[in-house]
Amino acid sequence: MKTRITDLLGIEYPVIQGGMAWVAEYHLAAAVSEAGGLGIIGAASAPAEVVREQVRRVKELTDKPFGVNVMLMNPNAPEVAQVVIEEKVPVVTTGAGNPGKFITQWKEAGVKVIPVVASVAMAKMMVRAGADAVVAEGTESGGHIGSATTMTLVPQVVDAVDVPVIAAGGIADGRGMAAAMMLGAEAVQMGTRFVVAKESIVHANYKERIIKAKDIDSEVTGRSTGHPIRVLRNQMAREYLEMEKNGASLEELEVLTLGSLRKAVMDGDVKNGSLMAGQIAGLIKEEASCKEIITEIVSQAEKLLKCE
Ligand code: TUI
Repeated sequence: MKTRITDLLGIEYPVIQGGMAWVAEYHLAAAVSEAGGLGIIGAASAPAEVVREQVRRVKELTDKPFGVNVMLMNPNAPEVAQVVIEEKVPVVTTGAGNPGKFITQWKEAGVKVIPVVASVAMAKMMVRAGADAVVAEGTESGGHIGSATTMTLVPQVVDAVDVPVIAAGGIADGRGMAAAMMLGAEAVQMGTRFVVAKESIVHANYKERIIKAKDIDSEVTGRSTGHPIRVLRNQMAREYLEMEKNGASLEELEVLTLGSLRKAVMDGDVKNGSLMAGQIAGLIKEEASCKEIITEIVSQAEKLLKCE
């Protein structure tokens, strides 16, 4: 399946792995790239030197293209942006903000720039600033989200910009991928599906919560603070929503979220940890290797799109 995205990035399949905080580290990124997709290291709130080390590890494991996701709410984002250039990272995706001030320096260094957007206005702004493609991410996604659904956002972004669009949010199998391509997307980005990859270092307890999740098991915290985050329901989510109702400050709430994501990913604390996951968690029934995930989704989507 060749599209402008496979050409732009030099990858075999139009499948990109989300740059998930704590989850998207070098083992996962290298496995996705080796399997023919685009693996991504999620810089999240890591110091720039930790990101540099992660990049070097990926390069040891694969010669194929990979990317780094720069989370723009991270105060270290300018240093991470510089590491991307110094380490000659081929592709950068961005999340949770406007990467405008970094785009020129990345482009001059030959880095392909793909901002994640949650609205048509942001997509147009990013393309004017020089983006090579955009990820249109619907509210079905896990983690930090916008409000438009993938079904409504993707075709509107496709109509509004000339660059290729990657669909994200609610996609975990070939049916979702085929649907996204029918909406005009030229690749898909998946997060939750790759949390449950064999190569993902996420604690077994967290993976099990995703595998056991039902369709309506996620909840959105932080709507009142303007930083909505989709997580699977647990004690932590209930406490957060309670604190939010009682008017806790944005800082208090954000410390709670990021610290507790680490607890879930590394310690397997599924009670007090933040279990970021998308609404498609209910569809994911088993762990599989990145290669199995990618080849299966692409072959299923190809069959459906041929409409024989
Ligand atoms: O970035 C994400 N998803 C994330 S980041 C993350 S780490 C985190 N943890 C706690 C608090 C905050 C972040 C977990 N999940 N997805 C990409 C994405 N970007 N979704 C929505 C947006 C977005 C939102 C607003 C992009 C641009 C934007 O623009 C606002 C502005 O600055 O104008």
